[in-house]
Amino acid sequence: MADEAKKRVFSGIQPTGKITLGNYLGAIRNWLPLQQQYDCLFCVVDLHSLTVAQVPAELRKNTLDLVALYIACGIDPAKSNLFIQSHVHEHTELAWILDTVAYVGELNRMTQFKDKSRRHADNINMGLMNYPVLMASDILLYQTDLVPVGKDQVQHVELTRDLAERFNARYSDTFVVPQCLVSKAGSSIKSLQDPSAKMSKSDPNENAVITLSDDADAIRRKLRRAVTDSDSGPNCVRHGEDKAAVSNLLNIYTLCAGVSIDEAERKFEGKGYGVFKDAVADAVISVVQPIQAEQKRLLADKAYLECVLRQGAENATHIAQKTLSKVYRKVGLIPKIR
Ligand code: ATP
Ligand code: LTN
Repeated sequence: MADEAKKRVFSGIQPTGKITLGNYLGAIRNWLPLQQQYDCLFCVVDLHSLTVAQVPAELRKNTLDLVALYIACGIDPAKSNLFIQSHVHEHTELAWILDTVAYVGELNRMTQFKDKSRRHADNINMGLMNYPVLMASDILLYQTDLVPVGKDQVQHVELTRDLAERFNARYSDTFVVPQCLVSKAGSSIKSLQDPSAKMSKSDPNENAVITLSDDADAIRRKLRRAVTDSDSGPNCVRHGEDKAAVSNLLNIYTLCAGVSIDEAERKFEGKGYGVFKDAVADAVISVVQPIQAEQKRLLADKAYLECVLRQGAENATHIAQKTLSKVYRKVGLIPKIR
């Protein structure tokens, strides 16, 4: 599978709960076309999820659910490398080395760290602060060229680039300096209840979030309750900076129905929010339902999932070992005597 001439892509999602429509439209969906062109690694980043309190049995379930979901969404294990982060121990080993070139000051300034510290004030653990270094390790371990993520992760990819450049300058050329790939559409799907906040797995308000495991009724109910804007004239369904909530729904609609914003605005000219929201619900349901059916089928086939994960970890380890031994040599560690 690994083709040296192809550029390499790496991305991952934490198994921290139910995967949202934001994760799908902002991340997974954009990974799919990359499989045709690049050497792709898609990872379930279970170690990252430990930075906020998890129930062990739930974490195990969420991890397998996410593996099956990746495949159900269209990640093809025959084309891409799909694996679980903790199955390749080189991730944490490289993170330690990168820790020695990362500055406390820069980690302290990360938006997500500040945000999560506020939300989990009783558990501001070292892992939470170190999170971006482990993410840099995920990326740099595979000499990644491109990192497809949603907008909220751009700052972490920039830090990854800084760490790679700093390491390369200090110890000579070692890492590929990766680039961030943020799709125009879908990179920032907003909460259905507050269009200034991103739709997030960990939002305690379930009406704010559509998950990929919601049934049709739940999807329709949440969309009907979604906030809109105060105007309700004949052209109320339109995209615009003054219409954050409706613009978000239009984004979701266009991505799920496969039409442009212009086409959607024309379609709903003269129609009210009720008709529009029902159409958004129909479009979302038509995307989500086949994924759910396929995920269910895959979860019943444990032998297949184990085979994918075994092969995935094996392929990933092969690349990871190469990078890690190069790094150990560059920093002056004596290779293990065999
Ligand atoms: P948490 O709430 O636990 O922090 P999350 O919903 O932010 O989780 P992550 O696992 O952190 O999800 O993100 C996985 C991927 O999904 C990343 O590439 C991230 O940029 C993308 N993503 C997350 N939320 C959105 C969103 N609302 N819109 C677009 N992309 C998103
Ligand atoms: N921090 C990311 C998840 C993540 C990731 C990565 C994404 C961990 N390691 C490497 C891309 C590349 C997030 O989405 N919260």
